[in-house]
Amino acid sequence: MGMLWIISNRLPFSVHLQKDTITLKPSVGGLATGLQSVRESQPFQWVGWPGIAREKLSEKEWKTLQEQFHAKDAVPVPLSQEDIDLYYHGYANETLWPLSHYFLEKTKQRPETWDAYKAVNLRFFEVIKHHLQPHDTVWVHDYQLMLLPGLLRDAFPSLKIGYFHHIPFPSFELFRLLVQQKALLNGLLGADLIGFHTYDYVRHFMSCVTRILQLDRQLFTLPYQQRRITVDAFPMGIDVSNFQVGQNQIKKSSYKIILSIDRLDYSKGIPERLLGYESFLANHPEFHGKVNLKLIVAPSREHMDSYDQLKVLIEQKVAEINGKYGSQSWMPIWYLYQSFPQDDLMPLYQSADVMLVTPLRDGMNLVAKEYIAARQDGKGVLILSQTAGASQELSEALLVNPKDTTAIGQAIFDALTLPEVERKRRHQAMMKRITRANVHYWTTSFLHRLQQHTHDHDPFSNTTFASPDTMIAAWNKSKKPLFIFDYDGTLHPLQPRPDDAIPTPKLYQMLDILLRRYQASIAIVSGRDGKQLKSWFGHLPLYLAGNHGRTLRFPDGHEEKMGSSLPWKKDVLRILQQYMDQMPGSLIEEKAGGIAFHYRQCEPDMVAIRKGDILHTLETLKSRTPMQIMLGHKVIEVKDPTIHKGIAVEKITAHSLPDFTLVAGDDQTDEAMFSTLVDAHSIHVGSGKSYAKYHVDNVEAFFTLLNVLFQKESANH
Ligand code: GDG
Repeated sequence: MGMLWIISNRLPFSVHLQKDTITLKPSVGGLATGLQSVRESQPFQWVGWPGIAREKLSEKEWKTLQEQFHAKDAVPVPLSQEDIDLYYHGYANETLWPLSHYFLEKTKQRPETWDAYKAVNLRFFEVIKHHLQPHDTVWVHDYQLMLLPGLLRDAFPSLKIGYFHHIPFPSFELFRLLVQQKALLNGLLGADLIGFHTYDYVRHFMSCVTRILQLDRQLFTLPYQQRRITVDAFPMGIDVSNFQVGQNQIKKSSYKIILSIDRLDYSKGIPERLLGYESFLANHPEFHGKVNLKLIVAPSREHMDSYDQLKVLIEQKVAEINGKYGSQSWMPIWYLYQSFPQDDLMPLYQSADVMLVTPLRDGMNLVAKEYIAARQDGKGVLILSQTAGASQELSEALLVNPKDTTAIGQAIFDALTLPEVERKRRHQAMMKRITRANVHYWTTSFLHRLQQHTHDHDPFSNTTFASPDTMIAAWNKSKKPLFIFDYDGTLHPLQPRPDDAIPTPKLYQMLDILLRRYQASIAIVSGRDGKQLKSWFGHLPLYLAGNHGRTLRFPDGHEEKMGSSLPWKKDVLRILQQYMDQMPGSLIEEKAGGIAFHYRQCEPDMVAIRKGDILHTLETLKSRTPMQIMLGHKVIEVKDPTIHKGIAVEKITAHSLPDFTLVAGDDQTDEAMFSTLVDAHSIHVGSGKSYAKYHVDNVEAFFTLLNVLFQKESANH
């Protein structure tokens, strides 16, 4: 394996500029700690912004900085103050951050910040591309760089790309409000492996790609542009051993300590937490003079309006509570607006009887896990918000709705009065979990999954990847080739409405090459109506099998009809009509040989519920009258059971007597062709199990394959 590249908005170092000297100090973060455990087996380089605006450094200083970073296996990305203002404070923190934390009213969508976001993602790409080798591995981090996987994929098809999203992925209802929803999703889909903290975020992401990009998911896999992308939950852990030092130095306090530590952020629910504490004080005067809330707020994103306003609000509320409940000898809240190095958090964690972590939304929240690790005696109690990702692993905490201030007050009381045995029982269970799922486990399991990823393997397919090599010898020898194509999903990408799938100039050109250059016979065998096929291809000497072979037009123009009358048609139509009324987005296509019920445009969860019901109703009818029910791509077809594509291709091959047959299709209905033409070069377009021998991923890939065959000299030579 080649080099591993970690790419994040910030490099894990702070730059100190004093007169002529530049010094770099490592800043400890979860990711940097986790990576220590892989460094020996896997060398890596880190790419990111060094934390200082480019214009603050002369050309010479920038060069020195680059060299110093180079010595630490890091590559700095130059960003100007304007880049930072528009990309970081702008699109990342004024659009993506509030939306992802469900603060719609704070979400701004400004074209200039989006332009900067695109430009900076491109800048990261430009910096890294000079260092990359095709078989390297790249791990991109977080919402500031959602476009980067796509940029990397376009330039380096064989690169292994992982992406981890550290914040919540919002539900479809919110994500769909982003003007750039498609670009962001397509950007992420450049990755091979996309990780989130929880299954809820995986579910939200999957629901966005299935609805917005109309991709078909298979469990945790997405087939996309000839690749398969894995999406899964990797809950981030901490380095537990880092938090288990200095236990003996805890100063005993005469108060019961309630601790709260956050970055200044509206997502952290600090005002609500203060109201919760106030509710506790109001309801429990017996605790006055006996408790103390240590409220530590680390400065963050200063000079952004909403953050400045929040700071004022917190200060007012702290003053109000201290003024109302405090006395000359007791202050209910100690408030500190400053950040501490992580080592200094330790004694705070260790002396806290209650840890109050009540964010309104939080991707994970490592502070909650750090408290559990630090409070080794098991006597502390964690109060944790249900809407923090960490709550899914730390279910023994006292879980609260962070908006319910009365419940927060009650939980504080419960925590302070919880018997020691119960505190220890809960602590032990959580400790066990965070020790096992620590940050080293997180890093290695993500990287291991990424390394396992291969670019040409479809875990759901029993077919092999169709390469021209598999058929080139037979094709080169052939004098009478026959090409049999399904239409929708094979010669034309599937469209939301069947009427929109009009043949492209590229398709006509391909047919022309086959007919003229190679004098090939061509058959289009489709579920579409024969009339429709004739309107598109009637001017060409092709076999046109409509309605799965109910009608067959030969190249010389003569036609044959097969099949019987459809006694069930009226009943099926009536049933499907009822479902159509209940399923917005569905439509019924009436054909000579049957009825198709399309649901491509329907809400996927609704389809999951209704589909079984529709099939059951149709099956009941089928027990009384001969009909065939087939499942296609987002379509249920009811048709004459005596007609299928297998019969059509038998007729066609018997008529054209080919010495080389290539047959391609994407749908369930095409399986009859594959199983009938056992000696043909059969190609399944798409993913999943098939009777075909080979597969390609999509229509584009199928055309690429045909183009390689077209390198053969013309049949006239
Ligand atoms: C994101 C997501 C997700 C050090 N000094 C202070 C302080 N630290 C350390 C803590 C902890 C870390 O910073 C804060 O971790 P969080 O998990 O709370 O969140 P963020 O860094 O804001 O950001 C979050 C995380 O990524 C990891 O994926 O869990 O949901 O938003 O290690 O020891 N923290 C605070 N004040 C200090 O003075 N608050």
